[in-house]
Amino acid sequence: MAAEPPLTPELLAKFGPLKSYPTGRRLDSSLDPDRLVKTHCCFCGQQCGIQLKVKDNEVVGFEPWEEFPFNKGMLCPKGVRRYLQGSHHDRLTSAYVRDPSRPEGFRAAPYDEAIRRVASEIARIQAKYGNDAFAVLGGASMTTEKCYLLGKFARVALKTRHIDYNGRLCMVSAAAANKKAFGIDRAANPTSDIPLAEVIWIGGANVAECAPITTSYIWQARENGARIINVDPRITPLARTCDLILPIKPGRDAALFAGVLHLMIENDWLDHAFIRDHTVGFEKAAEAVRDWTPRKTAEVTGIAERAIRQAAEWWGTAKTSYLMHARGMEQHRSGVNNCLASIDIVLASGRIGRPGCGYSTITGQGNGQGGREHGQKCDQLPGGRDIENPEHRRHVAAVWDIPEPELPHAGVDCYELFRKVERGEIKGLLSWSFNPVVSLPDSAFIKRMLQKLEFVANVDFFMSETARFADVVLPGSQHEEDEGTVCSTEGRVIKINQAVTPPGDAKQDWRILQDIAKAMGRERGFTFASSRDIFEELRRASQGGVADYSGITYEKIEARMGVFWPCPSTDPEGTPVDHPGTPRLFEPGSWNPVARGAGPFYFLDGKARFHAITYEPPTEDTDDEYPVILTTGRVVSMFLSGNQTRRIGPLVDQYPEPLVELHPVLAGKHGIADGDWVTVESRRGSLTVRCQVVTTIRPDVVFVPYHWGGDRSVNLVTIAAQDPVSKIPEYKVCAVRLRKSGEPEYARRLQPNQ
Ligand SMILES: Nc1nc2c(c(=O)[nH]1)N[C@H]1C(S)=C(S)[C@@H](COP(=O)(O)OP(=O)(O)OC[C@H]3O[C@@H](n4cnc5c(=O)[nH]c(N)nc54)[C@H](O)[C@@H]3O)O[C@H]1N2
Ligand SMILES: Nc1nc2c(c(=O)[nH]1)N[C@H]1C(S)=C(S)[C@@H](COP(=O)(O)OP(=O)(O)OC[C@H]3O[C@@H](n4cnc5c(=O)[nH]c(N)nc54)[C@H](O)[C@@H]3O)O[C@H]1N2
Ligand code: SF4
Ligand SMILES: [Mo]
Repeated sequence: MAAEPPLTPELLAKFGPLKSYPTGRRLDSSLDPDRLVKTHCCFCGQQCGIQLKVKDNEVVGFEPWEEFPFNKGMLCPKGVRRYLQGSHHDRLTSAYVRDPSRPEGFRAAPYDEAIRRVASEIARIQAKYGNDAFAVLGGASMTTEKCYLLGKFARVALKTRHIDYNGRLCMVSAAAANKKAFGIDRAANPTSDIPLAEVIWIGGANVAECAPITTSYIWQARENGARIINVDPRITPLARTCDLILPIKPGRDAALFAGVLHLMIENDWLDHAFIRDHTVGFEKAAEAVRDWTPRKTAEVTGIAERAIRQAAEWWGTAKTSYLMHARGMEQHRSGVNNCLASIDIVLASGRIGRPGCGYSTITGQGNGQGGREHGQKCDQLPGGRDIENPEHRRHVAAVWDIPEPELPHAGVDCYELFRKVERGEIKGLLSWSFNPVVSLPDSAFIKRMLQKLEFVANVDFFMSETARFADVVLPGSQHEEDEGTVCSTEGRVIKINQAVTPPGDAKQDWRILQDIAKAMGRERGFTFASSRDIFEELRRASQGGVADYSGITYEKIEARMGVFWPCPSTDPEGTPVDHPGTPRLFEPGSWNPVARGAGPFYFLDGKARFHAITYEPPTEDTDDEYPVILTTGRVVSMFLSGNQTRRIGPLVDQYPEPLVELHPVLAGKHGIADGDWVTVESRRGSLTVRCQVVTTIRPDVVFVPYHWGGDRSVNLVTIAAQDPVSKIPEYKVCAVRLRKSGEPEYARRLQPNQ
């Protein structure tokens, strides 16, 4: 049983991030690098090209990479500081094994001993309780090669059905909706289509802070005269430059789209030929929005009726358009329905599959797209294949050289895994590139479950809040210490290049996986000599699937600065071809392996699907006891659970601690002034943080960013409700109450970057 080691000064001194942090001392433009390595930023799904300056096996700075087509040298505040995490003094350079006799809770252990311990605990737990009693969690910050190998490792080496990943918290609502409506889960368009659009609809995306480079594409559209509509309970930095702001009450986007579709039908702003030739289900979708008059829509969404009419008119009458959304629409119990409702207004307009006519979700993690295509998801096999489809199972089992019946069936989502721990069905966990203690909702429950497990192993390059619960911590590799591929938000498969070698005992993640397999005597299928070898197998495993990578090679990626999947290796007749990749999906007349010429969408009949959506309110609505809506998200300088960015000095200085944003009217009601300490309390828990009084948020909503652990984690407060289809948690809405508070005890104890 792994209790969390108390936060002793020794633990903090050893593993940070409470230590002093690098402040940029290495950024020395006069330093002559040994070489420049063209690669990509390790943070978000934009995957900007960057050149790392390397001296003496150390990343010491960066240069812009101006030729890379997506960002053309531009970087956001995280991108320009990312080099500071290399050679960081908090870096794990050896394995650690739990040792309660030590004040820091761990002792450094020889790597081989730690590997043997992990292998023997897996074997012990599986022998005693069955294969499914051991679970694996993966992460989409890793390269596609690592994600692929982790999925294979769980299913082939451990023979467990229980693997899932942190993308479950991220983009699965959009992925599920895209599959239901289009039969494929990828941005429909390259980003270069954005500037060609006349109207742009941005739903629940803080583009300027979370997809900063996309801002420049939207501004190019604006320069070309486009109208920009922004739907968000907050007036985000980008929204301040938009033409129409729809300040929606959280959890109501499906209602807004119903109102828009209603007006499109009423005014005949429809593309009848497209609806007839390329879609099914319009009648039912139309029927479902019959009652959604502008008045009803305004009542439910909290948006003024005339603003709804204006948005519908602009959207309805545009010749070209682009609709994009992110987690603000997706992290809800009705996340999939919100996305499907947005797709309904795209299909009704017929504006998809052409230049300047686009739709996409903005992906989140560095490899948010690639990380879910090749088998870390509990129900998916490489190539976007379905683990319950007999034909798909046979293909992958053949590539993995195992009998198909040995391939486990679908497991459960990553939150349900912890509920299985509570029920005693799961006894051991290997958590890789994931920090669930900070990032999962209702985190008090997650900590209790980690303590209940018989054995926990964690692989990371910094000691995370989750690693503190582990029995064994293995030192994994950073982005710049390995090569491999990732898939960016546009669907562009790109190449990460190695700049330095891992320090000390740290190892490339895929080598650690293979070492565990070997120590378990199950190395068959885990003897790759390089990432390139893993990629070659992945190409075969994905061949013929929807996410077909078989025509992609490392060389082709380098030569073309990325290749958009699907990229098959043969033409429809089976003749080998040098396929250029597919930047824009659903072009008229395009061929795909599902429709086989019947139409551009990935269903047998080649047609897209409308969905009749019934609006459902959030799981926890406000009431007299908890009268305020809490929504959560991000700030520009911090990344996800903060385990990386809370160690990078200039990023910490930019936003040192979580603040609760609230409107002056709400502040006034509670006697709160800017800078006061405020306690935000829900039925699950509470947190006390300083407040920022702003006029850019609805007066019935408060916002807290989630990049901190311990007492400053907003996930102590959030609700563990989930979408029934995608299983994404409802991070974006729960009910809370507020009170002015004094300085909390933790604030006296902590340095700013914990
Ligand atoms: N700086 C930074 N950038 C990042 C990340 C990071 O941690 N930091 N993380 C990356 C990852 S993994 C992800 S998933 C993306 C996330 O990117 P985004 O989804 O853009 O970011 P969030 O802050 O989670 O939420 C976006 C907006 O949703 C709004 N919102 C809340 N509720 C609703 C609602 O019901 N409807 C609508 N329409 N809007 C609502 C919030 O006010 C917020 O402005 O960012 C990626 N980029
Ligand atoms: N309240 C609230 N909670 C949220 C969200 C929200 O909007 N609100 N958003 C959710 C979303 S969209 C996401 S994506 C999740 C993210 O949640 P997490 O995935 O838990 O967050 P990360 O900080 O990315 O944690 C990944 C860990 O992996 C490590 N790591 C990174 N790259 C590698 C690698 O290549 N190898 C190894 N071995 N380790 C690596 C990092 O150091 C870090 O400790 O959080 C979710 N949680
Ligand atoms: S936008 Fe994303 S990928 Fe680009 S520099 Fe910023 S964090 Fe890195
Ligand atoms: Mo995410």
